[in-house]
Amino acid sequence: MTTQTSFYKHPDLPYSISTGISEHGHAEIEGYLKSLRVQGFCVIDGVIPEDEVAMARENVLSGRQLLQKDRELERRKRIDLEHQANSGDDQNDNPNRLDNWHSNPARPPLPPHAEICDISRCEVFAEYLAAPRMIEVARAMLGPHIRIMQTEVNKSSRPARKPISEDQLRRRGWHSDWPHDLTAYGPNTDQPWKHCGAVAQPFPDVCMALSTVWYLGPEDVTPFNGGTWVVPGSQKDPRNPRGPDDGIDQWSPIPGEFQISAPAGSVYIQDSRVWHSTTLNQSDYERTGVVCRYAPWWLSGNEFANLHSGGHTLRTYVPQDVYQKFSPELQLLYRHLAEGEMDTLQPGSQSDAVRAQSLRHSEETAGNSHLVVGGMSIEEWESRRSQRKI
Ligand SMILES: O=C(O)CCC(=O)C(=O)O
Ligand SMILES: [Fe+2]
Repeated sequence: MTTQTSFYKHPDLPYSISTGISEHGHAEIEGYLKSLRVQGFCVIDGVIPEDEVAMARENVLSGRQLLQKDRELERRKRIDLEHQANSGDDQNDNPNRLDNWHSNPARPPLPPHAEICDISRCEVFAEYLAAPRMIEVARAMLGPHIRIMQTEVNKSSRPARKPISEDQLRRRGWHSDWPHDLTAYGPNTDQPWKHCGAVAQPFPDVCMALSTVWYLGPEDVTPFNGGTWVVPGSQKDPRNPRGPDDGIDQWSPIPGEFQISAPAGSVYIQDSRVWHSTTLNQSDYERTGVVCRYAPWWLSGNEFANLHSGGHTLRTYVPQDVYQKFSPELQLLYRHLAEGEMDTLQPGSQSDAVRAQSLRHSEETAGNSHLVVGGMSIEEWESRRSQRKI
């Protein structure tokens, strides 16, 4: 251990205090949903079983290397294409290439202008993204048809190279995530394409996306080695740390802030609106991390989602041969990005639509004299619906 100034004199903190959420079955899922709705976040422990975490981590680490090679090949192809189009000119491949798209505005772009999606070379890890508890929680929050809009396999918190000062430990980087990241990942007037979209303030009181941080070890996550900072309940506040008129210092601690602890293999899930921040890692080990953002079908994803912090493209794609090897559940999450695939509405949305259609064609009418408009809470509606579905 390097000598460092630390608020935490005991780096072997227990990784987790009990959340009070019961394990297994309906009660467990209800616990996560309640936490997401009230606090804005939850942690699902052990989505990757303890004895499989190392394999998933190795897969992500080697996948990162493969992706670098893929991207270099894509880059060369783009340069070749530009050479063909403008023979003789000096060609390069900086992101300004996208400035010229107004002359050929086909969107979304195809490879090699689209970049390979990070998930394409991390196929062992990828399967956990469709773990039953993850899908159940995401569908309950966002609706039956969910998709993964952003995949960033390079979200590790790395050990500091130099001793960390108290000032550094006090520094935060509060933000909410796409589509509620008000910086929209960096637009400017010279490069108008460089804008991934941001919901206007005040944010509607709707959960539009779930950000997930996958903690892949090797150590359990604690405040000492990169446990994500979060402000519970902040999804309901009309202000935002990056709100230009909100007077919040995005770099300073916020009363009520809280740091996540969780065993390796767990997933931190939050409503994209929740204020959160990365944390310095005071340990000697990389806190290997992957970030994925789940969103419903209606969120504009293929045009305004993929300019994530890892990439410089308006679209990513999953090669067909990779997609074919995905499990059916994982395919549903990435079909919108798969080469040559059409994304149709998923079975849950289809069956609800069939039920709605059957009402439209029904000859029976019961009348509406029982109806008091505005007289039912969402909780009552949900409880009645679950009784009718049994
Ligand atoms: O790595 C973390 O703990 C948080 C990452 C994060 O906030 C992000 O990728 O948007
Ligand atoms: Fe974030």
